[in-house]
Amino acid sequence: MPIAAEPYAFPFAPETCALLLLDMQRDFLEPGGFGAALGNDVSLLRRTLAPNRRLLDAWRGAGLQVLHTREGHQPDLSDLPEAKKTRARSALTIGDAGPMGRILVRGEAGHDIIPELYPQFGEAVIDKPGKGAFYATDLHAILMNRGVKQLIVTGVTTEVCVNTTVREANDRGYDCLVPSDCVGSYFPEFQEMGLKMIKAQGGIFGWVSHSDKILAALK
Ligand code: C5J
Repeated sequence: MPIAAEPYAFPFAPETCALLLLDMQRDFLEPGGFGAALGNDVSLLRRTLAPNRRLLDAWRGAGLQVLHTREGHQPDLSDLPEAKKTRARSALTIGDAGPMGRILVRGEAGHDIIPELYPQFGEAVIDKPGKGAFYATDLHAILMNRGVKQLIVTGVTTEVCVNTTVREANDRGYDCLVPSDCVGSYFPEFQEMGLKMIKAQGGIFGWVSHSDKILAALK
């Protein structure tokens, strides 16, 4: 069941394909969250909500597998490398009190997934301390145990956690398809280049398509 994609059709096998939503967390997406507090325009990320919602509804309706991730750290920050804390420092940094609790700390309001895409019972939620969803998590084991070989990867942000995770997945043998309307960046140029990097050189890390094409295949 091929899905129209670039650089060529994605060989969709629904029974072994999972939808992986990356870091659709309140702190990245909500006005008044961490991202907004740093001066970012969250509308650039929020445009992914409606297409993700449509895709998630159709995916759940088809009875296919769904997984979610959340980027964040233990409250004592014991899993936060010094390099991650000291780099990417702005007015606020990881562990500081932010508009919706401590920034990127597990259990805080801003760390939670936005209500629009909230996980349902039975959908795995992977807490990840890094940008890639495979680093220091059970994701690979869960996917192998569930017989998953392909991933539809959505979420934020395109050039950071989406790109890192697609590259990690590719190295572990997963075929990844990224619907361009379901991933977002605070930086339009990174959105464009992040997608180009995935599909370049004959699909060096994966495929890029649009959620409409996946919805058509699900019908
Ligand atoms: C994600 C980030 N999720 N940009 N994190 O992309 O720091």
